[in-house]
Amino acid sequence: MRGKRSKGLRLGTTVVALAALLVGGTACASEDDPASPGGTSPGGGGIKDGLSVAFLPKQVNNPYFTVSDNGGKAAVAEFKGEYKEVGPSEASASSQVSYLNTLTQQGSDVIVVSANDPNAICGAVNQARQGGAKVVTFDSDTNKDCRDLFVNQVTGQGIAENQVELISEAIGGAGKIAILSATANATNQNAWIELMKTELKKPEYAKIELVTVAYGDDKDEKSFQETQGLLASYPDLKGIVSPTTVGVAAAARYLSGSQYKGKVALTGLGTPNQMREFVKNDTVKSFALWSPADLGYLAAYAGAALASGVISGKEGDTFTAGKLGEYTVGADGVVVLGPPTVFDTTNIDQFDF
Ligand code: RAM
Repeated sequence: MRGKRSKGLRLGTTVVALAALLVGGTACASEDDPASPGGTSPGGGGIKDGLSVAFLPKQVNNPYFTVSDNGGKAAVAEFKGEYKEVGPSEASASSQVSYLNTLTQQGSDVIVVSANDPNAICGAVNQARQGGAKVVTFDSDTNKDCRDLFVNQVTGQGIAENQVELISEAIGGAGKIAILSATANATNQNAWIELMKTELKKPEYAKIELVTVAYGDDKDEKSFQETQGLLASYPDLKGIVSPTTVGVAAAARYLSGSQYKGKVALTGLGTPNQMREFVKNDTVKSFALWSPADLGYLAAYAGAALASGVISGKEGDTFTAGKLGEYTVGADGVVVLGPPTVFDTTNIDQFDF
């Protein structure tokens, strides 16, 4: 079964790659290295010292963003900048505007934001940019015209292929499925849902029927209730795909304590620490995610490379993201971190985030 999993990194590859990166990172970003005379940090690929970098997640009380933003914090420490994290507790469309306005007034050099809506923050982002800030979206993009770069975790196509393959495996290739998403405005979720619908049109998925998309708003309780509602409305549902760390954990908790445990399959994008219990008690066979810490780390370096004039953000620009190595800006100002990892009983204990 795992032989089919071409879309996700295998454990062995992940560990070897991580080990290699860690060794490289220690060598080039040592705390003891003196700053270079030109005011740039060692190992930072020409990044200026002292940049103020603010992380603005979709919501601050989501473990996924705690991990991603801490990855950003580690990068900022390496290039000797000043880090802060601010943000709303709800992932609603315009909840980030007031935070952006404050960061603009404070004169932030770099703002790294996961957008709750493709357009609602554009006015505030443009003001920040007019005030001199470089704005990098990560995790969830805005409209491409209102930011400098988007650091994408995985291509949308890569996520769609991975999620559809995992649910197909979990339900034996046939039956009704539903998607439990986050908020209805989230750019990343909506892009993935559209691509999953296209993926499901492939002949190998002809026996799978997507019956509905529900929205848990990245709130634990609402996601739990939506799961309950899905099973009440579709008694013959075979599986749920929840491409949100909040949604998949809440759905797993519901299934795990219900008559549907082991009968209705669940997969999605989750953090190993939130999902471990449900993989071990057979509620969930497998799920996927990228490294949120690496995503935040890469986004911080991308913003700093822009603010230091190392790159302008045009296609083909290259920059060094500390221990992760060199990245190239692709079409539409997108930088892609890499493929997701699939977690199941065989590897979940080797991850701690
Ligand atoms: C939630 C958020 C985030 C998404 C992850 C997988 O934490 O919706 O945007 O990327 O799940």
